[in-house]
Amino acid sequence: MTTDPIASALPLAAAAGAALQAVIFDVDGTLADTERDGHRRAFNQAFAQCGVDWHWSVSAYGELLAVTGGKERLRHFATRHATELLRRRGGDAWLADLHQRKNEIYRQLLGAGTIGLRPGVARLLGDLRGAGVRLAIATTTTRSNLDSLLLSSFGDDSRTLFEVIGAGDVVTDKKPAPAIYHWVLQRLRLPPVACLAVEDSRPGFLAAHAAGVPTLITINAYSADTDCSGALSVVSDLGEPGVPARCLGGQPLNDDGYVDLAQLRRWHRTAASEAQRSPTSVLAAH
Ligand code: XBP
Ligand code: MG
Repeated sequence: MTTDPIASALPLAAAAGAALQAVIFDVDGTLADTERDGHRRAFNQAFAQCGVDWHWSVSAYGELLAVTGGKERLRHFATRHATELLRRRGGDAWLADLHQRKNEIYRQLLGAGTIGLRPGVARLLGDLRGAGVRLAIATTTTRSNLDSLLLSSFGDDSRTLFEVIGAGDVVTDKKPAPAIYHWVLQRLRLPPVACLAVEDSRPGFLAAHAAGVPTLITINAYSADTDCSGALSVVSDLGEPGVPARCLGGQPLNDDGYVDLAQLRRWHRTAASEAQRSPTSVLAAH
């Protein structure tokens, strides 16, 4: 159940008919493939610099992604695999320093231009902004890491592109909890069904779905086997003209093979009319 007073004040039928007014983007894995060669590499370099003999392989990191939030992931790992080291080095305060070190390395990696936006992201954001659709972010990532990614990807535009940014510790319960979506929806002053979320992972999908926000999934290497049944659609990426994306589940993608505002509106409208016919589908979590 949402605690959002604006959303709960809306009669279900009216909410189900809401037109698309805002798109809420996840960050890591959705805007850019930041995990494998960004956060993971930065964690490993931080471990080496801090004299810790940990190394997170590509596959091990995939499993660790079930724990969202960099600090939380570190704590999860340390409390399971290195309790004695954790005690000797100073517990949570040491983990916070280690995470800080990792974030500095991550910022340098972004600054070096090694991590770009995923296909179709810049195009779709431009489309949405041009059409006056409101843009927001809901992420578990640390705000400074997000700011580095936005700056390296959008330059001066990065400060004004997204109207509402929910990141990191603004909520205590990180994804898959819906709290970050509730936080963003309250600031947008919109009911969940007037929005559409774009996510890449199961924790992200569960968070958006539990908040009642219809969700598009753009999978990546780490989320290829993810069960996202209940999503509007599941696509390989957002696609570009001439470089089509693949549709892997849910509502079909247009023949052009790329996601644009018209496609988002069609998916959103179909889900809304299904919700009107059967309020247990898209609004199940509302
Ligand atoms: C993905 C995450 C984050 C990043 C790193 O967030 O799980 O934990 O791996 O986080 P999302 P930090 O998909 O919601 O954008 O910046 O906290 O190290
Ligand atoms: Mg993600």
